[in-house]
Amino acid sequence: MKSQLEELRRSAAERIAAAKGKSDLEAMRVAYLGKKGELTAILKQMGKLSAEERPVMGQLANEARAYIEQQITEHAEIFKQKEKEERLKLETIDVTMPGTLPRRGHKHPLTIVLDEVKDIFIGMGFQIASGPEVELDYYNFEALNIPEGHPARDTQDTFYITDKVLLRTQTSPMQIRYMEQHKPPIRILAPGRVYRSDAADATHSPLFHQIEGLVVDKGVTMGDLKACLETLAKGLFGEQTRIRLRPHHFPFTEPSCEVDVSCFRCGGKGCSMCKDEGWIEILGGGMVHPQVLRNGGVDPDEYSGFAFGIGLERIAMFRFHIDDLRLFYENDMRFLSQF
Ligand code: 2NM
Repeated sequence: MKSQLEELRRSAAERIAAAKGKSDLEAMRVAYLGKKGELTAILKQMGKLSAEERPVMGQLANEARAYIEQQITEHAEIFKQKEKEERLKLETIDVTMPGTLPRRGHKHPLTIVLDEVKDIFIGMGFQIASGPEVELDYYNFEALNIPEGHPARDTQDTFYITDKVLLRTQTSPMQIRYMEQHKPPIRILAPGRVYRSDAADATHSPLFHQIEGLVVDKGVTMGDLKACLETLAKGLFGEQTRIRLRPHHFPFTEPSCEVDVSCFRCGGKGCSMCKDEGWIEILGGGMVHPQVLRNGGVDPDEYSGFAFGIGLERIAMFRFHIDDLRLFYENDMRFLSQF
């Protein structure tokens, strides 16, 4: 029995040393020390031993068990260490490797100019207002003093959805909606998409963007409009910029004007940009027609107001020297990535 135990220790040590992984070790624990294992089999023969031999063999058997257990534990530790080393090797990061830069998005040129215009007006205490693009005929035309038969109502220009519903052709319907819901003083900027049934070319698009402004308070004058638009022009085109107002006609303002800025290319001397005029037209405006104020629920005997409208595309084309409006909508990265 003693030699059996010695042989067991030897063969166990050998096989444990040759184990290839943790599962091998576990199999050996079962094979040697388990209920049906080899050591247990040997111990079952203890009954045949004499009373003197039994404790000696018991001692040897315990030592064999302890020895095998220790061998298994030692090797398990080695495997654990190896696993850890391999994991660390896999997780190694070379911080000196060049990174892969994520491609950064950027603003669309129209958004760049829109944000600039918004910032300028927010600086003067304006709120930004927005409303529906699918609009009632009433707000788009009727309330804005555009009577039936007016050229702006011609179906050539307007996308009608039903008799009474259309795609807004300007953002001013928003201004009526705002007046209906807010008492003066009112200072709002209404930017947004507008629609006209035009064929697309270098200067026309069936969808474009307008920014309209409205100020209503006691004692508001044309002088306030002029100062406001001068602030816009200087903010957009530089401090040296001057503006001039020319008489014009809009159904919703009286008096009305068109506004030119001194040419930001030649400073007013005349060049190809301003077609030798020295001035470039950028927007229209005027004093809100008393009937339009009334339509918005504002008493024209108590309050007066000015309003103006800017074409966003037109401004962006000047700012970035773009000669074809369609470039804004084609999503050609060769164009967009220049901004
Ligand atoms: C323009 C020119 C002149 C305008 C008028 C209004 C409203 F609703 F207050 F009457 N909003 N915008 C206006 C006036 C727009 O665009 C060239």
